[in-house]
Amino acid sequence: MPLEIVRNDITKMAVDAIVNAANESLLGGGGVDGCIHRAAGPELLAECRTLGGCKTGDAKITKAYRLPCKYVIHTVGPVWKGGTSGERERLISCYRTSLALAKEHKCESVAFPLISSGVYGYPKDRALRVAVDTIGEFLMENDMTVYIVIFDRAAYQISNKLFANIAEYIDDHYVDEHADSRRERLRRMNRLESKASMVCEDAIMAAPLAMSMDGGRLDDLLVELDAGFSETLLKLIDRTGKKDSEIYKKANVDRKLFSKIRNNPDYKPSKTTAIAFAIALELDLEETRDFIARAGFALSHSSKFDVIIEYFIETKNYDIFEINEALFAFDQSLLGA
Ligand code: AR6
Repeated sequence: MPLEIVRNDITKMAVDAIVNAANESLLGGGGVDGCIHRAAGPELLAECRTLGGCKTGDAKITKAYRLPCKYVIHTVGPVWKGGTSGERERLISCYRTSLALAKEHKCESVAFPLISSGVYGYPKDRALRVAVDTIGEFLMENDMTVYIVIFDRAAYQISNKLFANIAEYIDDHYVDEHADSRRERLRRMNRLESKASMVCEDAIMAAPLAMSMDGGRLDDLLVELDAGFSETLLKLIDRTGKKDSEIYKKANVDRKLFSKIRNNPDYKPSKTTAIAFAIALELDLEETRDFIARAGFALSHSSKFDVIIEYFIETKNYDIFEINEALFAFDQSLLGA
């Protein structure tokens, strides 16, 4: 998965580079900076002394010494002063310059803490948005696996409004085994009624379909119905007129996995990958159901994950990174592969 949000201590991440939220002196401090220096050992500070500091928004790279990664990229986030002193631009610059350095050093995987969101006071939901957007933008042009590492639950916040909207949607639509709200019973009754009327309509529809069997149209129909996930995906990408790479990147899927899917007509994706492509293709709810059914999956109101996906599709928000932020906030699996 090119962009992943994980809960961990960044010093434990076995990636090519971890990013440190440092200060302009680069001589260590508290927070994640303190953790990184403690885990790396005194040689890290010795190398940092040779760097001559670092400007806010900029980044410098060192070796990682006793850490399980190869490099530490030290960046200096802005101190939050209310949001009108260019904080956002400088935070964006931290992510961009760190990613550029990682690329220059041929890193294939990089882990970021939520820069500026601790001692420097940047509001956590906004800091997360900047991280997700800036990394997401970079990944549209580059192949790399990037982790946003969340240290503790309290450090992670999506915007209150989004959280409240999703929570309300879940409340309205999620049916757990024990709750059988009146609203849900009514909804199920309506569904049964509309099914009953569909049976009548089906009977009417059956006549022309039967006739078409002689004309050979049914074969075509069956081919369409039998088209597997891989074939359907490729057709749907063609329908958008976009490049394959644009779609798999929007799906938070890496190139290797996409070529596996493309080259194997019987490929069976995981549910999170299947839905990731539905999102990248901007399918509506009905199309999504049909599409993921080709990989053997369904959306149900007894799964919180499914209800959250439904919320985003219904509100036509197809930003996979924002969806993943929300899924993470609700402790669900993330989209992509
Ligand atoms: N792994 C991952 N994330 C962590 C860890 C960890 N081990 N420890 C803390 N965080 P902060 P800043 C999270 O304060 O706001 C230092 O003194 C933490 O929960 O480390 O950019 C520097 O020397 C928070 O979400 O960095 C500077 O003076 C995020 O890391 C100043 O703090 C960033 O919090 C920089 O402040």
